[in-house]
Amino acid sequence: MKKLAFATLAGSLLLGTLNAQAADVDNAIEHRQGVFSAMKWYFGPMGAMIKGDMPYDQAEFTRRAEQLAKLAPMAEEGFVEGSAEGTEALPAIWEDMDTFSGGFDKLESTTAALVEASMSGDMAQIKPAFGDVAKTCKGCHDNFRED
Ligand code: ASC
Repeated sequence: MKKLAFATLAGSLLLGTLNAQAADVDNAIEHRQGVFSAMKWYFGPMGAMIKGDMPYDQAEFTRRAEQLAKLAPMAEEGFVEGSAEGTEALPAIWEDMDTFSGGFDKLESTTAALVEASMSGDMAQIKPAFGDVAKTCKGCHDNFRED
């Protein structure tokens, strides 16, 4: 009887640990998806301004670029081990973390460059800097996101 009680206790402790781990994974997924969603919020209208679908406003464009640059380093930590399932994240992320992480470095540098370019108010500088950010997003999606 004592043995059974012990096994039950051990079992429920293990379950408790597993549940806590599952909650950690869920929180990590929620975190990174929230960051990507915020990035889209700032990035989308910038594209519309460049395309002329929305009036270009230098201050507003710059504000959006700055918010994007702040968000750039935030998503990566949400890619915790075992958090691919049920998401579009491909296992390749965890098989090649160096390349994946390099993508986030590039996201930081291209968004910082976009902030600089946006301050010039010069479309000849803004357009290519915006393109570099978009290419960085796409580069990672091509390799590491299910489509
Ligand atoms: C977005 C969005 C993406 C990127 C990507 C850029 O607004 O939702 O996934 O930009 O399309 O290439």
